[in-house]
Amino acid sequence: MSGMMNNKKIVVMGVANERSIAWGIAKSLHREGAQLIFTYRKERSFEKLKGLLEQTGITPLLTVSCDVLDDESISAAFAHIKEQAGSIDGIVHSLAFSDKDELKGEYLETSREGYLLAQNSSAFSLVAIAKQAKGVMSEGGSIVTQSYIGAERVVKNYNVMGVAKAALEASVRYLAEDLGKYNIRVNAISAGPIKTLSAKGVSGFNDIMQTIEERAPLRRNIDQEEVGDATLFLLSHLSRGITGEVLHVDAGYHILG
Ligand code: NDP
Ligand code: KAL
Repeated sequence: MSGMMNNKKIVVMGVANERSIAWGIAKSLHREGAQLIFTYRKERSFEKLKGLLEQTGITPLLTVSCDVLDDESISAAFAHIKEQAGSIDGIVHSLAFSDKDELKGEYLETSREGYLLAQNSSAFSLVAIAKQAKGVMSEGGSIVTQSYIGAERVVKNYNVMGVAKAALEASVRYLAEDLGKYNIRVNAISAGPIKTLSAKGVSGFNDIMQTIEERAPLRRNIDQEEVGDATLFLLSHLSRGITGEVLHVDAGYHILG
């Protein structure tokens, strides 16, 4: 099979189930011939991932556990990847976490603990992963993370996660500068709302989806496949001149005043 990702090894972090953005990305990458390495945190995610791989007939190069809150877990995961796969060409960082209680009411009420957990899981994790990338992307590569417009504007209930995404997007720029000399690119996708496990149960999600459908230039929401294909682009040779960028895959919503 010929594809634009032939002979490329990509690490995909953040598949929790079939709705995960990371799974949409994995499908796009597989279609183009990439060899995939998956990381997961919870055993439940691992079980879901194994089921999805079986269903779709995708044979991963490797599956490895990695909790991004734990430095030892990160270094062990990447040591294992290096040992088993040799050098890799890309990393998909598609994970975030905040305590649910922080995702409602006023941002003013954010606790120190809640702030640190959101930043640690959702923003510092990219820095820690990028540091590992340097050692395992010997021929250059591409790192892509997932953000949301709540990084740029106040979105009701997004609160502490919006501030974490602002730090994530700023980190994309600083990391792009540091890693550029090794021919490693760092970019983000800013996706429109998609019904995933993370989005489940957080208040206001359905209203936001409805607003996008009514107001976005394309008058519709976007899906995992669209984010998958845009992420594929940022991982591929086609985007070789692009780094430090935040690409909106949001049916054009971000251009509105
Ligand atoms: P999912 O719930 O499918 O994925 C979230 C993932 O984060 C899970 O796989 C979870 O793994 C992982 N995760 C959380 N904490 C950790 C940790 N400490 N270590 C390792 N993995 C961790 O949701 P999405 O696909 O929606 O989210 C993916 C990314 O997309 C996130 O960055 C999110 O902010 C972003 N995004 C989502 C949008 C949406 O509308 N859904 C819109 C814009 C951006 P586990 O369960 O195993 O801990
Ligand atoms: C304005 C929007 C509405 C929702 C508000 C906040 C959403 C925050 C996202 C954040 C990642 C959600 C969580 O951390 C959920 C967590 O507390 C509970 N869920 C879990 O533990 C599940 C089982 C696991 C798999 O989830 C994680 N994350 O590990 C934002 C909407 C419109 C867009 C979204 C959902 C953006 C985004 O960043 O995800």
